[in-house]
Amino acid sequence: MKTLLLTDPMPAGYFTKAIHAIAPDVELVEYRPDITDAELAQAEVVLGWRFPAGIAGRMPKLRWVCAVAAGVEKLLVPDLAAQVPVSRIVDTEQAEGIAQFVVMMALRHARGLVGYEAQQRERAWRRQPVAAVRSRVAVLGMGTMGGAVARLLGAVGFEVEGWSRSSAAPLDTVLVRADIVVCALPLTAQTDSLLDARAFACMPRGSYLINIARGAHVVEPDLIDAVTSGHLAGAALDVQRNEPMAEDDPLWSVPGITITPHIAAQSSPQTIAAQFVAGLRCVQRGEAPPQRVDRARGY
Ligand code: OXD
Repeated sequence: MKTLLLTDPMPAGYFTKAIHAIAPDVELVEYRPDITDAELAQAEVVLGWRFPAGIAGRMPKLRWVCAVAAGVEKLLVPDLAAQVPVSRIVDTEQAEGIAQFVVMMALRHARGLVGYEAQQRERAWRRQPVAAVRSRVAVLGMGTMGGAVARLLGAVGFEVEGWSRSSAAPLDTVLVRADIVVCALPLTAQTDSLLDARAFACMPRGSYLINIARGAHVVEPDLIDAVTSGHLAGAALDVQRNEPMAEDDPLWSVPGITITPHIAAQSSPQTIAAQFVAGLRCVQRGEAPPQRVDRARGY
């Protein structure tokens, strides 16, 4: 059973090495832009991050797609046959890494570090009133990532309210009482562009956004307006709509917006290889693969 590796922008070689270290019999084909129809026709499994345009429709024998990530939206392309199951990685260590990143950014904002960094640039030794953190944080999305984020924020003193699309409370009622909003939602047709001018207007003046989910949750021009007008204090964006960001992307230069290049946390090739090989063995035995996403819901 041949597996096509579509891991770009991560070089496929990392995955080949990690998979062959534990399962040397697994047949792997690394994607190249000039891959032939014959090679695609033989592949029954995909391990990947995204489908290059037109590839899924050229794989008539495809039986399983396994994402190298928790988010699978780049694999749910229209030309992927409806019966093909899609699985994702479930990695508690990655969730912990994400939670640590969120707590770091939430504390940086709530403890006023941004202001002290600015003071240092001016060589100004000035003290401001300080208090232990009690800010209210709304965590949007309470899956593996959001749950870990909420627990760690609570452990350092934040008052946390979780929200997901199935919550009884409408989003606006959660946003209006949040000093900090953390986006940990899956990206679906319903959550695409959820954080727009309306949502930012609901958030209190001086509040802060942290996005560790997907760039497309945020309408970036609306966020830039909300921050430059002073309504929001700022944002920490580990993910952006266009990754990698172009040099002339306007987000780079907005005071108050901190950009990191999708590094909040990543599953290691070894973790991915272990989960992939376990799933592949199920598929080879004719069983349903584990950790499947609901393709209709998108997560
Ligand atoms: C993921 C990610 O979805 O790395 O796992 O963003």
